[in-house]
Amino acid sequence: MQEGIVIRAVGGFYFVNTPAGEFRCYLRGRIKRELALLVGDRVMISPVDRENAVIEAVLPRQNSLIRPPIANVDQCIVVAALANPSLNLKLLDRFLVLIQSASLAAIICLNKIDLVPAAQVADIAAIYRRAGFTVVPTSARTGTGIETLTGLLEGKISVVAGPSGVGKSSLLNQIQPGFALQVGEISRKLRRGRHTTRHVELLTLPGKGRVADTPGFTSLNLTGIDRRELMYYFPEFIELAPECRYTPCLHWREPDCAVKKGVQQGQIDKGRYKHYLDFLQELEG
Ligand SMILES: Nc1nc2c(ncn2[C@@H]2O[C@H](COP(=O)(O)OP(=O)(O)OP(=O)(O)O)[C@@H](O)[C@H]2O)c(=O)[nH]1
Ligand SMILES: [Mg+2]
Ligand SMILES: [Zn+2]
Repeated sequence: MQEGIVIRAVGGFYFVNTPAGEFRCYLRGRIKRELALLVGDRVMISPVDRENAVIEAVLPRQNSLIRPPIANVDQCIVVAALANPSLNLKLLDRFLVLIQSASLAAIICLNKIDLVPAAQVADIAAIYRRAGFTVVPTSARTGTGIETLTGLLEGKISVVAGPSGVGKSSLLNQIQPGFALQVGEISRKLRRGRHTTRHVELLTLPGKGRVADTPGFTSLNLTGIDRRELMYYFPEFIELAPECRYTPCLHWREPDCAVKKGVQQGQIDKGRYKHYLDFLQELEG
């Protein structure tokens, strides 16, 4: 038996990368019943010939995401476009909550900076840097920021996620032209309501590391998150929370709340706080 990693799943087959090369695999029936295999899963396979193999066992997962479906990643690069499609900060904040609740590190990539004034890029970047995130402004068109992004991927297993059309595949093609990922025309795509990237695929980076391109999402559900744990996914709240009068404090209706004071005094972004309240309400209903 050999150990490998599932790099893509297509048509009932799992393609597994091993030191001895890539194998097209199917699952032993027993495993099929136990769990849905994800890209990123580490598996034990027994080769049938030089191209085909059977997956005999799945090794324990470190973590997994449902949207996009992937396992065992170190970090998630969340891509948001500054324009075309227009910036949706609530969707970004929602996704940041989900990533952190799955115990993944989040890096924010603000793409298409060539389409908006530099001051606008700086404003958005500042909000998220102040909140504690690493932010990389990029343009897949001009190449700005690609080197920084490449550096952040080195030696890690990363997943690139974000709404459709923000430039996820374009960015990866800039990092490694050999990936030759299909890139979409946004107008045509939106009319048809479909995504250019159809499958999650784990790609091998030229240096050390792997990165997964994923299809875009349009909406995300926060189901499964406890409303009392939501505040921990807003890193900028954590510092101030010990000053709240009540413990625990939901930073909502409680008097003498340091987080609410932080919003009034400008330490915490109003938009981020509003999204926190929106999500809190969503998790109640
Ligand atoms: N102006 C500009 N256009 C970009 C940039 N990055 C990507 N695009 C364009 O945006 C469109 C969508 O790019 P994709 O790379 O297919 O986007 P995606 O996020 O992979 O989309 P899905 O696969 O549908 O999820 C294409 O027309 C790209 O040429 C950028 O930095 N600036
Ligand atoms: Mg794509
Ligand atoms: Zn509070």
